[in-house]
Amino acid sequence: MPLSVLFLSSILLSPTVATPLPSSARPYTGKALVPAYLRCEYRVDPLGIEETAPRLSWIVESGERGQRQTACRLLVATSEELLGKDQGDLWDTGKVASDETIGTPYQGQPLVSQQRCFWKVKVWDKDGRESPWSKPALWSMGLLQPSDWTADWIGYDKPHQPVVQGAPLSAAKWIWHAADAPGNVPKCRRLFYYTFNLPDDAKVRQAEVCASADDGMQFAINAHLRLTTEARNDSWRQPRKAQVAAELKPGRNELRVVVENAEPGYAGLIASLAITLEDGRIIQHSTGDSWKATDTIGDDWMTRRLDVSTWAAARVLGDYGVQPWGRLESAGTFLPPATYFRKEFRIDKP
Ligand SMILES: [Ca+2]
Repeated sequence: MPLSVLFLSSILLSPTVATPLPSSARPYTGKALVPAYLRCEYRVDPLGIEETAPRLSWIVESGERGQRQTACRLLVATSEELLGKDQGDLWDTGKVASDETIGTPYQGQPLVSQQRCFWKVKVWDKDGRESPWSKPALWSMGLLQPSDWTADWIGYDKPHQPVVQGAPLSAAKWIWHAADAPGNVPKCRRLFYYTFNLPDDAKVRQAEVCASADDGMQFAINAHLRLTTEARNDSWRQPRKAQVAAELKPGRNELRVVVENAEPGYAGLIASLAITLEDGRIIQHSTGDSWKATDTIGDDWMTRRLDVSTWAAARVLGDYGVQPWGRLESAGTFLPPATYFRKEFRIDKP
């Protein structure tokens, strides 16, 4: 009989063949019926099955016209060895009268996450002749419960909690434009000014500015805008910090800050600049009565030449910690350096 006819007869015996036969599946040329092409959830040897009653399928092959399966027996074992000894410690159906070859649901021992299941099947033909066992097949279970996922996200592994620390503002004072009534400041913008000298031989190793404003600010150092907060309620609760060593220079330096009060009520500015020189000297400048303020901001407030001789000194509203602002917490987002993801492992078996 030509091979093509044999092949057709085996197809007809299976109710559905949705998946094409693999090239290794050769039509059987003997007389009796034999099972082949074992599939779990319609795939060959699948891994990571999440269905707790996965469906098992096979085809039957025969060299005889009109052959059909009348019974079958499924074995499912936890190891290849047990399956080789015909011991289905997970499931042994025994001989079951059935012509079904597609989608028999697993009904053996409950399956657990990552379990490996080895299985095979034998069938009986229309004349009650028993086939040999099929070649063994396998499937593995996936992670069935959310709690089985024990991996942690990597790449942002420290710290899990945001770093919360007191803001370095203890030497600073809250200040505001002297002409405004404290606690009853209109919705407005004010410009603050401060100048200081660094030694001519100063080499700045590190400099950090920390500032907060009620309600929003634009903080410039030597005409470089280094801090910005939105003018909205409570934005002062979290002081902002910036590294500003590159903006400083020997000799005269200027700080200019525009603060916007978003609603009538309290308004204020508090800031501190800590400078560490290469020779170890530490220089600190903070908001206080040596700052000046104006209600006439004008154009180019960051860069234009200012004549501050007529400006009034800023009003000191209180030390850091005074109400209504109290103590502030600086919750910085710490981004560790980019990590090279790498993990070595050995595979002991092929
Ligand atoms: Ca305010």
